[in-house]
Amino acid sequence: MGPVVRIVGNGAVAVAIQGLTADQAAILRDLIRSLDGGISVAVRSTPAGKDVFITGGRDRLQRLPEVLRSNSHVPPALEEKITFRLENYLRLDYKVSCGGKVLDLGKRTHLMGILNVTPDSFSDGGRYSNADKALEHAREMVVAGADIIDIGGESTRPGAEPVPEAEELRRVIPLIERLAAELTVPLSIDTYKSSVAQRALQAGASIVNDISGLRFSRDMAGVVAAYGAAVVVMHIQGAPRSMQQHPVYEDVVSEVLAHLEEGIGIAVRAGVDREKIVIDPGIGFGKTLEHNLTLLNRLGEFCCLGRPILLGTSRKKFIGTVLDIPEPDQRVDGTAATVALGIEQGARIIRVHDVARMAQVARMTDAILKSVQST
Ligand code: HH2
Repeated sequence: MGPVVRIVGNGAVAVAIQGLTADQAAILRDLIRSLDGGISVAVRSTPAGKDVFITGGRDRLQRLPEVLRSNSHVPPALEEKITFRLENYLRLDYKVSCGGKVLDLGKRTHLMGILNVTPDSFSDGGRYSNADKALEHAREMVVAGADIIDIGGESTRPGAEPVPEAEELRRVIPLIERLAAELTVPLSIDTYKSSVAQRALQAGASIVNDISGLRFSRDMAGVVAAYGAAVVVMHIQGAPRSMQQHPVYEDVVSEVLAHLEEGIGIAVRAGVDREKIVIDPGIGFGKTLEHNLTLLNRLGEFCCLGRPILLGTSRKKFIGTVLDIPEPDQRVDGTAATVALGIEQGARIIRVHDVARMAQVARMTDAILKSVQST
């Protein structure tokens, strides 16, 4: 099977180079317009500067860095920035190793099955608090196609109160030990507490899924590095208890992008292998309906960071708002739409409750994307 690539119709790829100065954007725009067709360019103003959108066939975009290098009007710093972003966009081969296994994310979309051992999660709270039930559900998700099991002992739904560390440990550690002994898929610990992450890694988890993007616990990045774990760096504005009260952005995509870029920097400086970092725009974490829809509409722009994207939309409230469905477990079809479009825009891991249903959505979407690429 060939790799999945983000296609914008007819085999073209869309690339966004964000945060340029007006001069830089003008140089790039004029240069691209002077080329003999095959590439189109558009410039948009944001509070952080100018964003330049370049759309064209892969072959044409691959040759663009050379064109930039040979043009004396393009300053070296600009050429470097564009080349770095272009290479990231055109990158297909994401392999993330964790727990002795390799997740080949370039080959197909991977599924992260959600296992909440909490009494109060927004969708499945209380269902898997019993260890035997949790184990059974994890087994079912693996049979249904889960590539990773994500274990959470604290709900981070809007308004949730923090859970004391001892209680979170009591909920997750014995379960991780049992899962690690039985399952062959990598286990991820959904926590922002470095102490919980450390104990979970010792118990057999190999991925840390931190909704705070390594911000809430100062030594989280160090723990991830010390255990050679993979890490999901997610964007959040504020903290779960109050994040939905009044989320504000001047430009949600640029700000989430900058936050994730900074999070990657925190991880790398602490010694985390860049190839083990996954990024996540944090759908529903300090975002209005419009913010969530914009992030999904422009998800592909996050490909410029050169790290695989994880998308967590499963059964979330914004889907209920659009479809007028108050019950989270009735939002599966709405979730399917976000998963298909998310994959089309470059999501490589989807974090879901309904693994069997979303595995079909992912396989079908992958098949369509690959067929375009091989013609
Ligand atoms: N969403 C939730 C929890 N953890 N982690 C990542 N990386 N991305 C997400 O979008 C994400 C996440 C919230 O969903 P859920 O776990 O189903 O609910 P709760 O927080 O109420 O347990």
